[in-house]
Amino acid sequence: MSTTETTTGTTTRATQRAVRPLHTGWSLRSTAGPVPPEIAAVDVPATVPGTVHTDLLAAGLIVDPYLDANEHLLAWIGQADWSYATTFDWRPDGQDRHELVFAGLDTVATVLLNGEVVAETRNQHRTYRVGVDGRLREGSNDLEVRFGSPVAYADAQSLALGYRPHVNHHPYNAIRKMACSFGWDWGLDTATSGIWKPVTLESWSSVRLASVRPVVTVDGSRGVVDVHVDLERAGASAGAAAESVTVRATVGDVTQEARVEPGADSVVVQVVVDDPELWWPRGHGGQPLYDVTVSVTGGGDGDAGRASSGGDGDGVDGTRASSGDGERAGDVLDEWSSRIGFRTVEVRVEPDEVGTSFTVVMNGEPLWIKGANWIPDDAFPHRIGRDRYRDRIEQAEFGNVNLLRVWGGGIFESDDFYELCDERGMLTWQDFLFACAAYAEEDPLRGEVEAEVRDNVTRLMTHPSLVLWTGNNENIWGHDEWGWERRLDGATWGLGYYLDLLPTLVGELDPGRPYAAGSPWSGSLDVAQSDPDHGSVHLWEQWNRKDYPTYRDVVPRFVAEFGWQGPPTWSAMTRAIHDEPLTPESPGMIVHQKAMQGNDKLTDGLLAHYRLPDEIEAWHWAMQLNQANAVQVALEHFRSHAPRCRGAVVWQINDCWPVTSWAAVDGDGQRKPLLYAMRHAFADRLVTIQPRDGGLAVVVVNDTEEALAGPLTVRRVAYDGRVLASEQVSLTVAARDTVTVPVPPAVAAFGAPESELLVASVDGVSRGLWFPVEPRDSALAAASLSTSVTALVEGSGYRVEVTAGSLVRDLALLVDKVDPAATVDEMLVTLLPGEAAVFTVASEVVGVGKEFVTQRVLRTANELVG
Ligand code: BMA
Repeated sequence: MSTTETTTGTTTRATQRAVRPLHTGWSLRSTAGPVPPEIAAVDVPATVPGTVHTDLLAAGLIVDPYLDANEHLLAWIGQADWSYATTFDWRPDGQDRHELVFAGLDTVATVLLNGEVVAETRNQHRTYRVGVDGRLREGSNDLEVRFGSPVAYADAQSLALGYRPHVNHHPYNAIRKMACSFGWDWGLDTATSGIWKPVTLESWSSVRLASVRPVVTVDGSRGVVDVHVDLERAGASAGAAAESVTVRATVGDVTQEARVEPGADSVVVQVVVDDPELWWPRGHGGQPLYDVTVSVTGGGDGDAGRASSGGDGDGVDGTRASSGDGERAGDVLDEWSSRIGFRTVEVRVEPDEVGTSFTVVMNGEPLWIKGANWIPDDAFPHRIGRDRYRDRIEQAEFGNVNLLRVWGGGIFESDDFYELCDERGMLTWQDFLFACAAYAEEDPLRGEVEAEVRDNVTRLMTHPSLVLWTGNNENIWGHDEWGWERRLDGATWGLGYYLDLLPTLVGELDPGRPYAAGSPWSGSLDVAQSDPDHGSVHLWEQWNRKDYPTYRDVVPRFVAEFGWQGPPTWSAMTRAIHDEPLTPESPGMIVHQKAMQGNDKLTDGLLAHYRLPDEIEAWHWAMQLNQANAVQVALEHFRSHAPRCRGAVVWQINDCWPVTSWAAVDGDGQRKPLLYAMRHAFADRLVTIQPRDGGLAVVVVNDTEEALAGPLTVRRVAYDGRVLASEQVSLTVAARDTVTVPVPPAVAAFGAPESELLVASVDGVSRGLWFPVEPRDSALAAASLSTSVTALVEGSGYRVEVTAGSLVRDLALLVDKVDPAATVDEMLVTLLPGEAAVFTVASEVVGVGKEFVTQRVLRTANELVG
């Protein structure tokens, strides 16, 4: 027997333990609730892992919830009860124990085996191991999982636990289920049910590795791995006549082992790797990963040479090498493997001359975090596979992002996500799953929280990319500043989780990994969570009310969230919404705009900068451009204040369906202009012009290992291209340093602000620009462009050259309008008269070159002025 099965947590090669997936033969039917009669009567083929919605969709029984105004038509699904059923064959295999293992049930589930209830579960975020000894039948077995309506359950629980404030329209805080499953200000309300992760039947004897936690430290030139192993014993191993077993841990090529005597069920094996290669985030070094293997063998001497998996079963009828009379020395009874990295990490939240720092330090090196917030990449998360994660992480890399924060209203992502982040040097930060709400601290919620945290901290603590756990998203801030206190009327609201339970569990299971009580986190309950001098902040007033130049009014220490809305790509928007006419307020568009007063904020946020177009494609471009401009202004400002400011995490990298939102990559996985703005503002080397001390200054940021030296030229240029003033200074910016150079007054003395700009350049770095007036108040004329397009090697794409006859701002090719699968390497380019830009379009569609330079594809800011 040598079943290979990937389970949550790690890759588990079953040896003595047999792991059998139960993913076939499932069907689904409704059992209660407001189900349309034509669906109520039907047995629907079901996919496991999966969800009710996607099964009904695959069967052609419902419309696609992502399209038009369909969301509302499907609200009944979350109000209904459902039953999944399958059968599987089983023959007695001589093993001591048999367990059904559900890696994830969403959410209000009752599990029946051969008609008998074997488990009741209420938590989407846990793994359930259900003992079924004596309940399996020789031959055919019936397995059923009944799901109760999550809407009804959450409603009932919110009364039972006591009302507590939350955002949006369902009490998601009364159930341990992905909060955004009930809708969010970018998410549709699905209220899913289903077996959303793998389900297996596991059979084992004697001893099982119940949990393995390699705690990694770097001590001078030694990499120390304390492998904490918990065992579960069964059969003879649990009895009086049991023999000892041997736990063997290998890291790289170093192996250590320990004997575990009968009666004991845990051990720590220390493995020391001399001079380990250090793991670094991208932009700072490489990502060496070390294989870790842990095995448990029968007998005390543990001679690996004699290890055998014993038997040649098919994974169903696993044969045991050892029988009930104790373990034979050397039999591998269970094995676990994963990968680790050696690095140290701290998040320094400490008093300093300004207030309280928020600095991520890896291997002793303070980092500047170029982050993006991550939400579930699909409203039906079982659909997110490794390739999807890889695409999205590559897009984050394209945006020069070095950290993804997994937001607390979503899920603990699958192992694929964190493994890819480990491989690519993408740092991660994981919120515990509490968002924008107060949470009861009493049972049953408390017990569920503890169990889910134990499961997921144990699963994720191997990952070197993971640098921070946080207690919640916005709940301490919400409690203190959003008027919750009165509504709570003395009820618990979650503080005990954030200050006590969660840090205690992290300390126990994953010691050494930083923990912050919340996001934002000022470092103390005595300091406002919104105080920009202290710790991390979420900056939302600019989007909500104040407009984006006011980002420059605050110099935060760390921004864990801020962002600006824009519509998805045109092709995603028009794939999902078929309104006639299509307008910002047409029926489908309104369903795909979830933010409170979202369209008003889009309009208010645009009008200070551009004119509001009266045609939908121009509106779409204007809002996408304004989104990109807003975030770029903010990021350049934050970076210019390094090291006082130590990072910015853009809200948000991705979407879970096609929707107008803060995302840089839309729900169809396509890059929005914002991603290019992030790429520019997060470049390793940045030249930016910023207001300083009543004047202007060029700030040069060098986030590389090498010093940057060379002349810095600052010019005042008229829109017609004439250089009106120019100065050159010599510049040296040390590695990982920032230098601020005041713009000489003569250069900054604008004669006609509406038709002049400043240009700051350093060889080899993108230039910094400063326009003293907003585009709509400027003399920016219609763009004069000449273009040429050449097809690249057959089927690979096009080279598009654009030459400007006048000042052209923020030139973009919205290539998805020609080919939804096309990408372009650059966007948001500003050209002075006479300058040219070359764009490379990747597209497999042949013969469409000319379409990339039509007016609806080739866009500029100029067209939004005047
Ligand atoms: C913050 C986030 C999310 C939300 C975003 C945009 O509150 O934590 O809850 O989607 O702002 O409003």
